[in-house]
Amino acid sequence: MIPSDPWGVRTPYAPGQPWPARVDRHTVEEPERWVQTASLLHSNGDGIDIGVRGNRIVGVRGRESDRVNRGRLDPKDVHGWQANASPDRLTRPLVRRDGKLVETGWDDAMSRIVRRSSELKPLEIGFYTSGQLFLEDYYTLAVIGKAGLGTPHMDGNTRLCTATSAAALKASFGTDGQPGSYTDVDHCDTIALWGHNVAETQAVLWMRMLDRRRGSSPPAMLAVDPRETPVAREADVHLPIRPGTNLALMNGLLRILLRRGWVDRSYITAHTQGIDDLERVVDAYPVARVAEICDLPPAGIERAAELLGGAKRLLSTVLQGFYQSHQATASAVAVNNLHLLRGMIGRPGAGVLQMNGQPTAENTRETGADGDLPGFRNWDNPSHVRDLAALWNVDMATIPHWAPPTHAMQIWRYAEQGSIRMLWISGTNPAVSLPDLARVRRILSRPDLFVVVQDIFPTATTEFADVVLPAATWGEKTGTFTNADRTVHLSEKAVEPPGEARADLDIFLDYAARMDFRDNAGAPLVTWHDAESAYAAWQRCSAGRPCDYTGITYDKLRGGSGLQWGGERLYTDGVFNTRSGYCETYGQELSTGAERPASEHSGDGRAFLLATDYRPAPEVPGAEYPMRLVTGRTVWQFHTRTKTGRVPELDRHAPSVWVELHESDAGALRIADGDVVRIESPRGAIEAPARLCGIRPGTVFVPFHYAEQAANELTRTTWDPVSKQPMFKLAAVRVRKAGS
Ligand SMILES: Nc1nc2c(c(=O)[nH]1)N[C@H]1C(S)=C(S)[C@@H](COP(=O)(O)OP(=O)(O)OC[C@H]3O[C@@H](n4cnc5c(=O)[nH]c(N)nc54)[C@H](O)[C@@H]3O)O[C@H]1N2
Ligand SMILES: Nc1nc2c(c(=O)[nH]1)N[C@H]1C(S)=C(S)[C@@H](COP(=O)(O)OP(=O)(O)OC[C@H]3O[C@@H](n4cnc5c(=O)[nH]c(N)nc54)[C@H](O)[C@@H]3O)O[C@H]1N2
Ligand SMILES: [Mo]
Repeated sequence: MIPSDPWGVRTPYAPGQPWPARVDRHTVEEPERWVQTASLLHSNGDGIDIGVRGNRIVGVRGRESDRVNRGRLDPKDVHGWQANASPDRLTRPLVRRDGKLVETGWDDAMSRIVRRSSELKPLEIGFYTSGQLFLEDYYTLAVIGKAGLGTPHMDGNTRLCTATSAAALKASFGTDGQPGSYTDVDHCDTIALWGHNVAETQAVLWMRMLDRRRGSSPPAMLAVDPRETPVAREADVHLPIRPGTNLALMNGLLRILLRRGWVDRSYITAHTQGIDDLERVVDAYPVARVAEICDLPPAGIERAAELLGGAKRLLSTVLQGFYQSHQATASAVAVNNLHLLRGMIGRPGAGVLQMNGQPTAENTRETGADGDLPGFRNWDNPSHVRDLAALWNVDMATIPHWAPPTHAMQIWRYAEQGSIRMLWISGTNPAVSLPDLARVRRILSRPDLFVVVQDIFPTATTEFADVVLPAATWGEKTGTFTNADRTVHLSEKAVEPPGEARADLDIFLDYAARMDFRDNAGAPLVTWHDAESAYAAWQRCSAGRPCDYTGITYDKLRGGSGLQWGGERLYTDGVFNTRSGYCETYGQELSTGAERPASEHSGDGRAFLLATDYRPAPEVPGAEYPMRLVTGRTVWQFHTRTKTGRVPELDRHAPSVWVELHESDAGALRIADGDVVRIESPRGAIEAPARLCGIRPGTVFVPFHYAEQAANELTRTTWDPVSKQPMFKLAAVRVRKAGS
């Protein structure tokens, strides 16, 4: 059962020791057998066994041998599986007839999609997928899009999630791919959490950090977050930063490190380029200026710099407080800079985790379902495109590479303008999760847009669909996925899906067969037929690239428990993936996102130190909308609640929306704890009961999980120029007591 404390009992340990095991288990009946998988409700990758009786899931237990969780489960791991058996699962395809969605057979549903695809040009077809399907699904979809249809219009909701992680890793190190490892928690002497509420969002990783904190020689901890999260309360130094000012803080911290000589000059010389520019940029950020921009006490900034500067083994984690905010890539890159300047990368305890959020976001990026070319290949490097053309035996010209891939925000814009006329949405619920929902609903209702939605439940998005495809999910299908520290897990099918629901892979394979995609020899383009053969195809595609899966077979994953690609840590030798022939990007200008041409690329195995100036956010409080809105998560709910909302053990802790306010603001607005308040932005309004708690004055927080009073009615359609990730944590709002 869930303890009232979601992190359970502590198992303290000392630096350099292995994290002790703690096996959590929750079963409602005695299982007849156990089937191996990992968690699909966050990016941590907790190893799990599913307990099965007959054709029913009856519980879960943590995998003791797993390198990620050593047996532990978080509340969503413990109870989330119950959603699979909800009575309202989609079990048959639906099509729109006379304005209404009605049940039909697979043949009818797929024929309609194929007919529409054949009527349209490739550039009129867009795909908006997920960070929650499996690697095999994404690779198949990527091949369909790039070599079958030849459309550049494919992206995942990973654009909303960890596009900045990818962009920051590419910018600094040459390619995507996490440098650090979770075992860095075991070795570090300092942990810095940059806009990451890990306690609620990767609860098992937090257990590991807490166990170090309760053991001997605990690591120091720094948290940067405008709210008093559980992380902020635990930290030795908490900087309650003004939202949208991360880059000013980072520039200021780097300046202190450089001025005090808390940097590793020999590492900088041997392994980086760009130090002169960086020093020039950050020199304009003395503490007093940063304190003013970020509204932080100067002493707090100094104290943070001392922690970072004194660390011998520094571990940083970065997530949505940086990625979904202003100047996202520049701020995330600044964390990479910090580690490069201090030579704190590629050795035990010294690591950067540019975190992922969704369980399989890493695979969306690796396989190219996010628009990139598979295997972290560079769209602007003809030899990378040629490799793929040879692998798939298609013309180079078929593979879109004349411009950067179309990012999700642009795909939605094209649909709004009418140039994309078919949008296939899989494993995501944009009618709740995209910014500015009034606009999203307008787009989805366009009569000239044919909308396909592939989901496991009826959602706010299926309401707009022309065709709804019922999918099988975790526990009902086989495949692999990779967590935030590059650990690959195999997830085996445990039970049959309900009704006629089909695995996402089978749906994509069926589409490819019906479209009759061929290679240059006239043979079928997609040669695989199930998860393991799809994986084998991906292994061939990944060979020789940073995310090389050739050594990680289903056989090795089966029975084992999680294998990392690239080894424990990347860049242990200080040689980065920046060489021109190998890198994934020739670079972008950090403040504008402008793509740099190959001719200007100077990558030679050294990492790039990149810096740019802080600029104010595109929307700041003013007379009409005087407060700042930030949005985010609670430990009990996952995203738009299609799963956790159906699990009473989770849902009852946070069944409906609320808004967090500082008591000084509440006092001024005559709002008492529990009063229903109205929150308005230039886009829309919602109502929610007030919770007076630890948050910066002038800032309000709304969890984005609730479709009925959705935070995204308020947020705005603006994105980071480099990663194109929307700014969910920046909107100006006004707040008053409802009905007043
Ligand atoms: N329980 C639960 N776990 C999840 C998920 C879930 O829905 N529920 N979703 C998963 C996914 S997909 C993701 S992406 C991750 C997200 O994981 P996190 O990034 O940890 O979660 P968020 O709550 O979105 O944002 C983190 C923090 O950013 C802070 N913040 C807001 N604005 C700023 C700012 O300007 N600067 C700084 N420094 N901080 C700011 C917020 O106060 C918030 O506490 O969680 C994953 N895990
Ligand atoms: N305001 C605000 N908005 C945000 C964020 C924020 O912090 N603030 N965070 C953003 C982030 S980081 C993320 S990741 C997104 C998440 O946003 P979404 O991806 O839209 O959220 P989910 O509820 O996870 O939607 C996943 C959908 O896939 C379905 N599904 C589950 N399993 C399967 C499967 O196996 N196959 C198929 N076909 N479907 C399946 C689920 O029922 C659900 O409808 O939200 C973003 N939006
Ligand atoms: Mo996410």
